[in-house]
Amino acid sequence: ASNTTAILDGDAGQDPVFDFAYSTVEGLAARPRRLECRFLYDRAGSELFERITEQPEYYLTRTETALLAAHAEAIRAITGAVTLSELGSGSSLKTRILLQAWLERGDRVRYVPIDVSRSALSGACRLIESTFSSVLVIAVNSEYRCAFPLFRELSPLLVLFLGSSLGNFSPGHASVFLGALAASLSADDFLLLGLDLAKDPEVIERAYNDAAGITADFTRNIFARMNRELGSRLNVDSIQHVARYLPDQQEVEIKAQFTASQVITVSQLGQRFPIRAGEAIEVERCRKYSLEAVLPYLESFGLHCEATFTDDRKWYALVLLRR
Ligand code: AVI
Repeated sequence: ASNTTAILDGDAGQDPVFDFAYSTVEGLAARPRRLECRFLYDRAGSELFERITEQPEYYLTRTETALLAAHAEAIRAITGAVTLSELGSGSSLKTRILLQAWLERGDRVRYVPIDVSRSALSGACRLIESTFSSVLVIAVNSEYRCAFPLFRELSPLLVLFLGSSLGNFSPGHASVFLGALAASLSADDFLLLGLDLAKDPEVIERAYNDAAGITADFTRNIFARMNRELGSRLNVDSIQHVARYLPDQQEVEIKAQFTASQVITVSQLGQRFPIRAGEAIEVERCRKYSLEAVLPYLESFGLHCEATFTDDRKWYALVLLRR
C-alpha cells in the first residue's frame, strides 16, 4: 500500500455555501442573534445594492462620486503617478473618474481591482479595457486580506477603499483590517478612504429606509439566500426591515424583525433555529464618522492624513492618508 499526501491550496477547501451555512449557524446560536453582513452580497444582493445607490434618499454614493470628480486632480497631484488598487471594486464605476485624471497627466496607468465577486471583476475589466486602452488592469479575485501581500510588489501605490465600507466592519475587525493594511503598505504609499460623516439623524435614517423599499429587499435577501442555498423554507414576506440610527454610537443598526414565528433550517449542518414572532436578528451596522475622532484613530495605525475633501454640507469625506 502506498501513502497519498494531499496538499490543499489555502482557499481550495473553502466551499462558499458551507462558509455561509457555518456563519449563519454561529450567528443564530449567538445572543443577540446576528448575521455577517458580507453574506448580503450574493448576485441578487449585489444587484439590490447597486439599486440602493441610485435611490434619492441614499446620498452616500452620489456625494462620494461628486467629491471624486471635484478632487481627482488634487489627489493625483499629491500622490504622483502611482498604481491604483481598489478593495471591493465592484463595478469600478467611481474609479473611472480617478483613472481619467491619471491619464490626463499622460501616464500609463496600472489598476489592480480586488473583489470576491468574479462576475463583478470581469464586468469591470471589460468596461475599463473598452473605455481606457492604456490602462493595464490586473484583477485579483479574492478577499481583501488575501491581496494585502501583493501591495509590496505594487508600490508606489494608492489603495482605494471607498463607499464608507469600513463602516460595516465591527470595531475589532476595523482595527485588525487597518493594522494589517497599514503594515502591507510601503513607506509613502497612499490610502484613500471614503467615509460617511455623522449628521442629522433624519437624513441618515431616510437613507436606510428608502420609499421604494429597495433597502428592505436587500435586508430580506439574506433570508432568501438561505432558502436558495441552505434549504431553509422561510416566508421572507413576513420579515420586516428595521433600520434605526443610534446617535450615541454613531451607527445605523439594521435588523430583520420576524412578524410571525418561523424556523430557520440549515440543512447542511443539521440545525434548526425557531425564531419567535417579534424577534429581531441583526444583519448590518453602518458606522458614521466625525473627522476629529477618526483622524487620530487612523494616525494610530501609522496612516498620516495628507488631505481631507468634504462636500459643502459636510455629509461625506474622502480622506487621503500616507503611510
Ligand atoms: C456597502 N455599505 C457601505 C452600505 C452602507 O451604507 O453601509 C451598505 C448598505 N446597507 C444598506 N444600505 C446600504
